[in-house]
Amino acid sequence: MKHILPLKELESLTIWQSQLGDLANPIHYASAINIQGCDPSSLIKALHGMVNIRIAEETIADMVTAGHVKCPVHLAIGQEAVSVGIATNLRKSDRAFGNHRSHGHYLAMGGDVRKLFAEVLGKSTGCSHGFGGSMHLFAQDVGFYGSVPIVAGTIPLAVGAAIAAKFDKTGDVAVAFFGDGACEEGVFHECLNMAAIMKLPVIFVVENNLFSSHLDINLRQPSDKIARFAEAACINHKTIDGNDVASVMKESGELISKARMQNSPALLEAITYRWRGHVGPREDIDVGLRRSPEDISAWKMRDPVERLLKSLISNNHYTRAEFDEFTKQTRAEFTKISADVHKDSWPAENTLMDYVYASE
Ligand SMILES: Cc1ncc(C[n+]2csc(CCOP(=O)(O)OP(=O)(O)O)c2C)c(N)n1
Ligand SMILES: [Mg+2]
Repeated sequence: MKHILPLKELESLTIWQSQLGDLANPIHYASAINIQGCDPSSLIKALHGMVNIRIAEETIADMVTAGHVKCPVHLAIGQEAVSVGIATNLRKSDRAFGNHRSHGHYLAMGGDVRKLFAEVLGKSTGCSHGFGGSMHLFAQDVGFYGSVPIVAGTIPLAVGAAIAAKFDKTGDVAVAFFGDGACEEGVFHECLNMAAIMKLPVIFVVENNLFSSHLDINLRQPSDKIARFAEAACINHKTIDGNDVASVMKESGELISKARMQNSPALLEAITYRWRGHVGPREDIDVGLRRSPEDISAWKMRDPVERLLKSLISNNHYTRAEFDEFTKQTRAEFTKISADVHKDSWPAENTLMDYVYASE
């Protein structure tokens, strides 16, 4: 059995009956994105947001390679447009939830990068006091109510937060970020049903990167399109190019404002791809097998950062030199923070039980 579909099979989609079609095929959607009608300053902010996430994750990857990190690390390099695009439409009183691959969600919402690095290293200054590691991030002050590695584990938490927002009549929304693999858990379907029947202000954001660890979606499901489950639950849904940040901003903006005004749940399926293996910093390996270099190179042509940058440059909103300068400064800043955070203390032994139970 083949675990990774080579490009030539991707080109003849009829072999595995892709419902996503071109969206799942990296030879398409590789050019500059359409930014007509978009506010240039919001787009530049989104570009910077994506670069921040990418460089933060590259810095974390270097920490792992250097042997400083003791927890598993799942990188979302290549998927930055989803978290950044959604976060532009959220406010601090909204409640967002992540999964095992949530550095990008946390940072896009406004989570502190130093606290992220400290958490990944297990330091007491981390966003979860060093008790959580890469997969348990938390930043309540910016509306990020936590990431959890139990696949699909946070989807019902988002539904609960949506019930609270509806009862409190705040106009806030809840957002659950999760992957295509999470849709294979029963609780996902229960949550869609409950959100529909109770009319809850919750947005289910599926980052469909076509893989659950090493397994291609076509070896796991009869269709590669996750939005079919929303159809079955009578929930409003959209399937979009998740590497086009302008599209994520626009489409999620419509769904989120409808959720705020009408308590209407929605599912946004964003098609994307991770550039690194399922866990760890390497590109060339996944869980127990080699990744196809051709697929990775092809998907890099659909780079969300480069595609937005090209559009901004061709519309005279930004220059390559400005981009290079921003990138250089961010890299220098994050390198300094990552060196500095090593000096922080480990959690004290007598604090071990401090965060197990909620206190008054
Ligand atoms: C309930 C549960 N089952 C299995 C796992 C092991 N596991 C961790 S991540 C993962 C893959 C999840 O794939 P997906 O939801 O598509 O997210 P992605 O890794 O692609 O971002 C699996 C199976 C787990 N953490 N929790
Ligand atoms: Mg996946």
